Amino acid sequence: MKNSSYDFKVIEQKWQKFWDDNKTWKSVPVTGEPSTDSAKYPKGKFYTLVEFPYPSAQGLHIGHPRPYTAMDIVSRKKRLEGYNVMFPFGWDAFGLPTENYAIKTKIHPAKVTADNIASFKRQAKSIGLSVDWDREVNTTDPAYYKWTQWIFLQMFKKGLAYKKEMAVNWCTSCKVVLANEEVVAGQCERCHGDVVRKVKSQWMLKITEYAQRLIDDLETVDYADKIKSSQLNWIGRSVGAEVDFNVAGIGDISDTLKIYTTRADTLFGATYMVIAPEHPLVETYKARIKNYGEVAAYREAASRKSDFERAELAKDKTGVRIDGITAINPVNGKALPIFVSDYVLMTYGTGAIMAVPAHDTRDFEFAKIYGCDIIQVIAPATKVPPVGEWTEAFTDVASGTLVNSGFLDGLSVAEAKTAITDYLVKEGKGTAKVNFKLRDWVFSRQRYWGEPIPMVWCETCGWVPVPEEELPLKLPEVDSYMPTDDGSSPLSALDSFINCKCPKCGADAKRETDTMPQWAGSSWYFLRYCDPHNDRELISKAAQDYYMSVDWYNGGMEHTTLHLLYSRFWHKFLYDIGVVNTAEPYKRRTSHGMILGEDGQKMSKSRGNVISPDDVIREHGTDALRLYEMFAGDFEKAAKWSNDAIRGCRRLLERAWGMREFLRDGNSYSDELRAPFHKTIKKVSEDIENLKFNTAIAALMSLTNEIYAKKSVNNAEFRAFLTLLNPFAPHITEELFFEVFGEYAHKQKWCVYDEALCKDDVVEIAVQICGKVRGKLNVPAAATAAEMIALAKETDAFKAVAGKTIVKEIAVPGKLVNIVVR
Ligand code: ANZ
Ligand code: ZN
Ligand code: ZN
Repeated sequence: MKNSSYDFKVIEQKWQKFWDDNKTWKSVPVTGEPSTDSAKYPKGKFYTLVEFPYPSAQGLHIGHPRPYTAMDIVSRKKRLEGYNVMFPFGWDAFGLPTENYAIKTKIHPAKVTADNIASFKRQAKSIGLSVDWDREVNTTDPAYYKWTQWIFLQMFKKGLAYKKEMAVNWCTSCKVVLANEEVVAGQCERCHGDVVRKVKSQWMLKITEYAQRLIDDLETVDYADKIKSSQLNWIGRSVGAEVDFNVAGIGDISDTLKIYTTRADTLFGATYMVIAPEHPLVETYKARIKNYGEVAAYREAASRKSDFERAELAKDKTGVRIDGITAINPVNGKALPIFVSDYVLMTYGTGAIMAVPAHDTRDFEFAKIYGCDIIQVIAPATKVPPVGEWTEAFTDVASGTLVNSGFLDGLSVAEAKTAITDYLVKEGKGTAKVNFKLRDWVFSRQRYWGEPIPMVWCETCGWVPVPEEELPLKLPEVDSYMPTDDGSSPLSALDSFINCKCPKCGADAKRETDTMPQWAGSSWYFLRYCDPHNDRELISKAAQDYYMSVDWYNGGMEHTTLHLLYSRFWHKFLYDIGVVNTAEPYKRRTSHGMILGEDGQKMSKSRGNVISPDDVIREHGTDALRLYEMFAGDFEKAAKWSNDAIRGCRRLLERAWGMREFLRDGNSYSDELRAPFHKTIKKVSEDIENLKFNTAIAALMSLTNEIYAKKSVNNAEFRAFLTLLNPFAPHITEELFFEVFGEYAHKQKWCVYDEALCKDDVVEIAVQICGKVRGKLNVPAAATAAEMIALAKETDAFKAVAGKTIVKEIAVPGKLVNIVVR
């Protein structure tokens, strides 16, 4: 054994089998009685979570191992520190790619999914993850989606799920309704097909009811800043006012036009009004609008565009002035023209605005095209040309004071906002108002491979929930997975599924044929891991009390808006109905960067730069792959794959293997290596907590260099070295530990360090008072005389004489400080 070479193939297979056979990573208990562990695990539990993958037919790509290895390193370190670690894994397996594959091949999606899971699982195991596979969940398993459906029913019962006719985003190629967030640049996020507007009746979830709490509770969690801000931006809270403008025209009109503004201070600068194409005002005054035909044609054209096309793609602003009615500015009685334009959206605020071209960019562009007045009401601190010569709106709110604004003149923007709002409230013309960008969640999909929405339509009773005892409502077998041409789910072609009795009155009724979006199953999976086999409840109280919240959740930046928001929303709902007792699911959330191809581009088949983890493992071994994935660069940033650099990681392993050549006796660190060990332990311990895996590995590499330079390592040092390396390279360290010491690396204790020994080049000096040694002191070797004296004055030796007069201060670098007092 001693002279054998590093045969990673044999070692890695051996230990993976050992861990599997012994269920080494089992976190106990699965269900109930956590109290029994408190003796064994005085530090309690630690729940590490990775985003469970979608088991695609392509298998694991080289990007997957990065977050998995990272959380595996954390899990392994926490175990060595004495925690009862739960590190589970599972499959987010409903979704379109599998369904599209089934349509093509006519193989049942369940079969496709099972095959894909099998190969994904083999690959995930080949990375040596310390996962408790007894907790595996699969969102397409009826025993799992029973509870996804159950949560939906609870939401329905609480009035949070409702059906609504609405214009939705329709992918012309997937033939499916997309959520706003699945539309990127006017195209389908998945297939890049064109997205058009279509009116459909959809199940909606009232996430907007939780908007404020989703903001407030971010205070209570530890999320990376960029993750917090992506949540905040998506929710998009804005503070402003609603203002009522009277509508005027021929004959008597008693209506008001309500607008939303965040800049009520600019009310004197409003020169026209804009309503969204869908705004009801047009129909109300149909008879009085002289150019109704023109207005109607514009509305018709707008209705075919998505919000995105209107807001982002349109190059020039378009609109039609409504001839026949005007709006009266409540603050000065001026009559303002009203336009219909698609730059105002019906889905935000009140669907109507007051336009202030001098100070709003969009209004400025529009006013230039349509020749509207521009009135300046904010004066910048520096002198500017007359407003007629402006090439853009003045939008700075931090500087500038109000002008041309009657009683607001001279105030700052902030002061004017308060003053005008108070005025409007007093006059009964407006109110303060908070708005959110967040919309309710479109929850229906007209596809096959998703959780059936467990609702029944009865002509008499309306929408009736499927009784809970009948859950799971299973997906029936169908002949074709193709959505129907009118865009209904393939389930709608299946009479045996649709026709049923109303659970309430017993009359003939019809089932909902829509299914849930892929986001559903991933909105609560972390709960199921705590108690995966429970068939009576979604999660037991005991398991929930013990394991929740998730201590550390790492996932992709692309999931820090929606998945994070949706799962926080569901969790808060479950909290409200008493299923869980934490208001937030995840204590800490971090994110990782992608692994790019050697050419620095995103890996893709078409670029031919794809690297397969299977190939790398075959050539260099799992431990080398793991090390390299973590060494490739800052974990939070994208990193380029490099076939050369992986050799450097492999070399570290070979040198670890070779260290036994100069292994000696010794139960404590040798004098030469004491400081390097303490420093490395500190560095590796802290770096793992801070996601700095690359510098942790670099520290282990330099420690290896020092050991090789001395050509000596004793037992105590080798044990510590292997323990530190174990989370990163678990196979080789198990092998060496077992062969050399007859113990398991995974059963060791994480190494401790002495802070004092970690200081860079510290020297011990004597502290003398009047020439007599009164104490010792550690100072940096490079400290100046003044620094040494200052540090000496902090010691107890000096404090004992602190009241006396200092006669003389002497500092001898590296030796002593002498303070003479009288
Ligand atoms: C007058 C004004 C003057 C505005 C000014 C801005 C600057 P946020 O911050 O995103 O909430 N707005 C209101 N409802 C709208 C709608 N349905 N579609 C398009 N735009 C709408 O933006 C609020 C501002 O966006 C509002 O404040 C309104 O323009 C516009 F110097 O009112 B503002
Ligand atoms: Zn598509
Ligand atoms: Zn009924």
